Order: sequence, then C-alpha cells, then structure tokens
Amino acid sequence: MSLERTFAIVKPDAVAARQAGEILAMIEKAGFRILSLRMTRLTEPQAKGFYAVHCEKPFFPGLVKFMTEGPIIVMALEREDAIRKWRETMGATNPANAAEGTIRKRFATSIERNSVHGSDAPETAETELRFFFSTADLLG
Ligand code: IDP
Ligand code: MG
Repeated sequence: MSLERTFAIVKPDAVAARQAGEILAMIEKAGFRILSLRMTRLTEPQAKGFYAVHCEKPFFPGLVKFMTEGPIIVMALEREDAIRKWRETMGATNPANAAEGTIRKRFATSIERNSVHGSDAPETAETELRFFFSTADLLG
C-alpha cells in the first residue's frame, strides 16, 4: 500500500495535562511521520464547523465547549494505511472500550475528554487537513 495522510488533534484535555510530548512519542513509535504540526485554539464557529457532522447529537454542545476550552495541537500524519493505523493507535472513542496500549486507554478520562482526534475516511482526512493546513504546510 502507498503512503497515505491523515489528520490528528491532541485535544485540550491532553495539552492541559502536559501529555502532548508522550502522545507525540507514541505517534512516532507507531511509524508515523509528522508532516505538519501547529498549536492553535479553536473558536466556537471553528469547532462547530469542524464537528458539523455531529450537530444534531445530544453531546454536540458539550463537545464544542470542550474543544474550545484551551489550546490544541493539530497535525498531518503520514505512513502506509495512515487513516486506519491512526485510529488503531488512538483506540476506541470511549476509553472504557479502548484496547491496551492505545492513547485513549492510557490518557482519556471519558468518552468526551478522550485526548485525541483522528479522521475516519479518505474524504474526511482531506477535508480536515484542508481545514487547518495549506498546500505548502503539507509538503513535509
Ligand atoms: P471519534 O473521535 O472516535 O471519531 P466520534 O463519534 O466522531 O468519535 O465523536 C467525536 C467526538 O465527540 C469524540 O471523540 C468525543 O470527544 C465526543 N463524543 C462522541 N460520543 C460522545 C458521547 O456519547 N458523549 C460525549 N461526547 C461524545
Ligand atoms: Mg469521528
């Protein structure tokens, strides 16, 4: 399989808990190349836009509040089968269901405050990368 890109976030809970360094180390040990990386902070309109697919869900207002509460680290990651592998490295959405050795198993404190984000398909990966990065940013 050829190289693929995916989009990742270290969420506000993990940045605040100073777990970003360990999470970046786990990402590199899992074989990803960090193509681009930036610390930023989401505005409410940005968070609502980024998670628009979930706008009808009961957890949407809480999710927007959480994602805007502090700085995040946004990343473009590259490796073979990156989208699937990054989701595997993150672990299940609910840390109670996350496998041993995954980031969410290790750091997440609830189904909402679950440390990291990852794209779920090639189309969402490209849309999410474009939400934060320019073509020049993604040259690696
Ligand atoms: P994912 O991040 O594993 O792809 P999604 O279902 O896309 O999970 O949900 C997006 C984010 O919304 C989750 O990572 C989590 O922060 C939050 N979330 C998902 N389900 C719930 C829930 O049932 N209660 C509270 N927050 C949730
Ligand atoms: Mg998702």
